[in-house]
Amino acid sequence: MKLILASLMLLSASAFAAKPNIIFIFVDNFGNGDLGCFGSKLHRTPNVDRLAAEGTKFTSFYVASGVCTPSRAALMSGCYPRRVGMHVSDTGGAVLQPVARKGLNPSETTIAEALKGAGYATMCIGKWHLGDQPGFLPTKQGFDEFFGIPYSDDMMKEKKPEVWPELPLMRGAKVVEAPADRDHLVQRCTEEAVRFIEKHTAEPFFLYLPHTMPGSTPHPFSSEKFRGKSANGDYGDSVEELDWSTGEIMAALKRLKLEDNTLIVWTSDNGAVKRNPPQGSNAPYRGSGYDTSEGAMRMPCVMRWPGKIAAGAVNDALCSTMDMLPTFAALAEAGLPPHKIDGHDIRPILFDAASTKSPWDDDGFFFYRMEQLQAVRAGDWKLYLPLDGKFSNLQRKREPSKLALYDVRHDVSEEHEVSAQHPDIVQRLTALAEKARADLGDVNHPGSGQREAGLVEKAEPLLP
Ligand SMILES: [Ca+2]
Repeated sequence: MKLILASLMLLSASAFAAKPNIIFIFVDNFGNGDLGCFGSKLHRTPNVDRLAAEGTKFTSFYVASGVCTPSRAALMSGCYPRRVGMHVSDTGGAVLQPVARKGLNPSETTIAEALKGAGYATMCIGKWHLGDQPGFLPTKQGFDEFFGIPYSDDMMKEKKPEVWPELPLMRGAKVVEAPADRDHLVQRCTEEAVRFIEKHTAEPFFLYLPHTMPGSTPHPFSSEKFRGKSANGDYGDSVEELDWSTGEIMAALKRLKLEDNTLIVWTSDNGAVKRNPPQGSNAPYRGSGYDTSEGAMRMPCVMRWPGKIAAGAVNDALCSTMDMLPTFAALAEAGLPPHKIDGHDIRPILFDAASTKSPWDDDGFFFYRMEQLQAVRAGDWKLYLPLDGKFSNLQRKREPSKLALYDVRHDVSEEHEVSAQHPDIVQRLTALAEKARADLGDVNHPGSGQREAGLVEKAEPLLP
């Protein structure tokens, strides 16, 4: 009996050893062209550049929305924001504000819940932005621990003093500091991340590190060591501090001999936004954060897993943050959510640097801005749908736009509009868009596959 028990324990120990640690680093409002390894001549990012040299750069990697809350909802749930009701806020905005009645529905399965079920230790460090009510916090969505802020760091009391509290810094479900010291958020989140890694060397872990910077408006914050040191003002200072943070995590993995068994994914929640003066760069893509342009939704992405993911490679297969849940679940031998998800298990893409074939090529990848379907990509092609200017049913308006087709694989800056030359491709992508409208919906048109977000009767501010 003892022998059986001992061999069972050995078996489970070796099964654990086979499961990779997963670290997902998610920076905020950060442009494709802001990293040295993606072409920046302005920022010093030696650590992320080394991560890319030791791993693969993904150059057709998309978030599911050009703005924070829906982008994060899609990552966590593996679903389009519209499917899980997170495409608009409870007050009709693009993102959740403090004291929001809405949150990602606890009935959705998050990455953290999937991995926790497979024996992973889980922690969220940084900016959550999927609901600030007790039932919607990270610790109710599969994370053992949370350290950070519940929404954007620029949502401060002075903007709405009668409703919003001081910016809360939280540990678990408790506010431990208000207002949070924004200068040192990246530094403190990095220290927490290293501490978490050190604590879980003997079991598989999932570290979700959605950094608070450089998202902040009107300007990003950084600690003394980086302030005023870059060639690109406070934005560049923040980029360089985020690079330092990545280096600290890489050093901890090396020191603890966890490098070979850890998958690191490094990306952004949406492209750099317009600033005055301009600072972030989405080059070579057009457009900026918050809309459905390539600049807003096609992200710099680096993945490193020594011996598993090719070193120094570039992979242009179409993939998405929605793929993380099913892919991580497969790596962790975890079960999938019981309900429909949109992401795909992209292990074949991760493990084959030459692969440009993607499951999204057949299904289509859909670009929604709040309620509205605005574009679809499949394979090399992105079709911008003709829009009449009725942006949404929330009285928002935009300029009417015409149908346009680009080969976004070979013409990444979208210089050549080619719809007239390729009527067959326009027809195919239009048909995919119709399928999306039926399933996920469009302005004033619910989709048959949508689910409800979480909603509370009355929201309360988070106070110390
Ligand atoms: Ca963002």
